[in-house]
Amino acid sequence: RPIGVFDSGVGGLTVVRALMDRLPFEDIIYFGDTARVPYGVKSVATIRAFSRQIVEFLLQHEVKALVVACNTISAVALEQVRELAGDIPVIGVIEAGAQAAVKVSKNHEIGVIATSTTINSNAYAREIHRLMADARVYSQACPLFVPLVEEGWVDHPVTRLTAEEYLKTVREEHVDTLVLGCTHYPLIKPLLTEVTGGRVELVDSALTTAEATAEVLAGLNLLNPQRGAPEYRYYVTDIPLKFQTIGERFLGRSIRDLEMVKLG
Ligand code: DGN
Repeated sequence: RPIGVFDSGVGGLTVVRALMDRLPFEDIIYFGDTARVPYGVKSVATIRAFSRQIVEFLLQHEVKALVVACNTISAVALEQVRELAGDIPVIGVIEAGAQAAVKVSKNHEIGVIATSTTINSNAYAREIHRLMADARVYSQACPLFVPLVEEGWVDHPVTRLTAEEYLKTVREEHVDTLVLGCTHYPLIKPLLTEVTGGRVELVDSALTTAEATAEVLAGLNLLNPQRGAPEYRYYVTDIPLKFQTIGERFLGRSIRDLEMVKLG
């Protein structure tokens, strides 16, 4: 059975990429709600309603685990996803990212950057504090990064200036760990390292989620015993302009077996 991964749009393909590297023998079904992206600015009620439809779709495809690649969905709908999933394990990017951050941070000063909805939900700060009571968390919404990354401006003066502005506090405080709390941010890791002067450890939530998924599947004996070529399928609710280009940049390989579906 495949692993189901979902996101509000193309961004979750960074998580799929990390999963393909970490678990190269697993089949994966990806769902991206490209017709309704971005979720990062929508209300909690709307995000929950959309997430329910996606989860129901993936459950019909008999997935053995659900990976919530979207930070925004993880922030506001994770419990609901777990309820719908029943016995099927659910791995959320926020739990995985927070766990990695508390492991990495030495001085317990942790920065979190994400979309506005994720930051407003306080989900990262809550999870980090649950794991590390004395942590100081500096949260910063960086809504402009999503369109900049989708534009392909991953190494561009405008993105650098934007990052300098957003990361002012992170640079002024003694933050030693920065959580990239959005699917799009792994693509600007080199730029973020540069802007933070290389003094801050970046936690890539795509990588940490792939690691968490591997642990959960191994723990439940759900890893694919076969070592053949895996099957990858991609479902989206729209195929917008430049989807292929942007998607393949996120995924780091070509996208085949792409199908458009209507939800609801
Ligand atoms: N996938 C979203 C996230 O990780 O928060 C970013 C895209 C969006 O919905 N704005």
